[in-house]
Amino acid sequence: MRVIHTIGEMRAASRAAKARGARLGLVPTMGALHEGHLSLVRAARARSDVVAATIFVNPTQFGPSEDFSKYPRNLQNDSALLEREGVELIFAPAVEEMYPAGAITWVTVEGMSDRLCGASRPGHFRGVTTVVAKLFNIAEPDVAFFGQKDAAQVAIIRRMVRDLNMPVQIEVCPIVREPDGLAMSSRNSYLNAGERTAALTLFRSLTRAEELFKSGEKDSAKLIAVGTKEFDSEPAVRLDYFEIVDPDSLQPVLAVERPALAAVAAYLGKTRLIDNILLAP
Ligand code: PAJ
Repeated sequence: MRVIHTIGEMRAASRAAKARGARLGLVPTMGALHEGHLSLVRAARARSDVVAATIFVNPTQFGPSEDFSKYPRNLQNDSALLEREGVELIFAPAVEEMYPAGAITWVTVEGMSDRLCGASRPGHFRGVTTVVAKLFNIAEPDVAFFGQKDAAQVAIIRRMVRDLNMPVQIEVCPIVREPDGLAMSSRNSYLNAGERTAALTLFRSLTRAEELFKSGEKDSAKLIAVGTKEFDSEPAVRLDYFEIVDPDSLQPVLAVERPALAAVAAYLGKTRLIDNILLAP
């Protein structure tokens, strides 16, 4: 396994792999790896010949008062985990390598980047699409792996790839959860014991909406009401949004006649967590 810090070396390594006829799979991450990330690596391992993982805490997707500076960073531990999973290449550039002074070009998926998390995190998805486009240009993967945990991110990246004719296949892997249902996230490490217990409200709210949906209710307003109600009894959790949207366009749906995404975001203290579930008729 090689840990690479420069764009030139990363491009050379991935081109060398592809010149040997290997199918290159890319797993973009911000590090602080957990089983959710590793599930993407395993999928990549199964569906490509050479796996490259990127570890880059991308400053442009964090707002000015968000957790960029305190985001957990542990390259040594992450590298060990990735080596155990059979990853060949790790790309871990410095911020100055990815964003040389004077960079003024952005990739924005208009009309989607302000939906769901994009509404409360202005500029977030622009940062995500810009860095993912750069990673695709640098590594030139045949296939890239993303988690359903960030469902809006998946929809927006798919749309970017389609609209900009990027020659990469996007694969999406299911949400990996803790035994009690909490979606795994690098940000779960911020939670104290009380917040950790209260964090289950997100998954519980989705489960309640899903139960009502499975009992035959299709009206989004009623599904949202039952999901939102879970937060009333949890003063430690501040709901950001609970929405039911089309999984591709991220536009709200009035009734779940086709598969729809129930998506939730909430704050526990300063920690912002997200989760979602697919409601499929
Ligand atoms: P990060 O939060 O590190 O997540 C990297 C990838 O792991 C994403 O595709 C995310 O959806 C997936 N992932 C995280 N938790 C998961 C879980 N519990 N189950 C399944 N998959 C999970 O998402 C980002 O980084 C960044 O926005 C990035 C795409 C790297 C661009 O900077």
